[in-house]
Amino acid sequence: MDYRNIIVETRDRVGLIRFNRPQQLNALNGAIMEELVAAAEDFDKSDAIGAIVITGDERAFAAGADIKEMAEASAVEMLTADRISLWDRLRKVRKVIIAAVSGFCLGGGCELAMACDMIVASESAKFGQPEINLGVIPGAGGTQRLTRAVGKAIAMEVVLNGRFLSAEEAYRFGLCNRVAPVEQYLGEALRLANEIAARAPLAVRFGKEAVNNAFENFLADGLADERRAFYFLFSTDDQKEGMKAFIDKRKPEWKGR
Ligand code: DAK
Repeated sequence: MDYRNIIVETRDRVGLIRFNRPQQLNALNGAIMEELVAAAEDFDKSDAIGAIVITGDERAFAAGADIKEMAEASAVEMLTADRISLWDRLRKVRKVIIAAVSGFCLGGGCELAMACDMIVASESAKFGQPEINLGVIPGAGGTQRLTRAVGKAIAMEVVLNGRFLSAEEAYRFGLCNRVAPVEQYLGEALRLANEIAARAPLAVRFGKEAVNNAFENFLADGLADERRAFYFLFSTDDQKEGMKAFIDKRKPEWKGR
């Protein structure tokens, strides 16, 4: 695919996707979402890549879906455009995705960051779901993922009153993993991604799936899935190697088998 709205790079074993619509604060139009999902799926298929980082620029991760693109749409047009299927494809990416967030992370931008597996924020990050100011509510998971991350009280203020959360608040409320100075947040996200990329690939894959299941299943189903994945990993070379390396007091060599 010929990318016009994103920049795609590789940093060691990490696939890096940068939004590139700085004049529009990386507003997520249809084209940028198509490119993002295609690039993430390509990285997901590549053996050379162990984790993915999605980022914007210092001023904005993304200021939301492109309001100009959807302002005149009817309900039926919004429904039949089926843009949400792109988000569903992103959800199916098996490798770990880290959002490296600086500046505005609003609306669909915040929903996208929350759809990633982890968030590394810069000190200037501002998280919010300001759809209420447009006469709508979040439509790509914001009411659900935000509430699960920060709890009902804060989610109500963010969704109903357009409250922005600072990076420090987002960290305190459990929305992001860590906060770094603006000059360092991307490096920090890449470092974390490379650390995960160096781990046993199948264990990382099942670990991601199992944690995500905690948000989607009843507890009993999640526990059963987790146990099945745990038992399955005992059929892999990496489990044998990992445990043997521990006993031998050496570093394991992962094969992804
Ligand atoms: N869409 C389009 N353009 C945007 C934009 C957006 N979300 N956000 C900013 N821009 C553009 C501005 O129009 C401006 O363009 P020009 O006027 O220069 O041509 C440029 O970016 C710079 O913005 P400002 O001049 O406004 O910059 P300021 O620093 O003064 O303000 C701001 C920054 C982030 C506070 C402000 O731009 C702002 O309030 N932006 C809108 C934030 C917002 O309301 N976001 C939520 C949008 S609704 C779904 C998928 C996704 C969604 C829903 C459903 N499905 C698949 C079902 C998501 C919906 C949303 O995100």
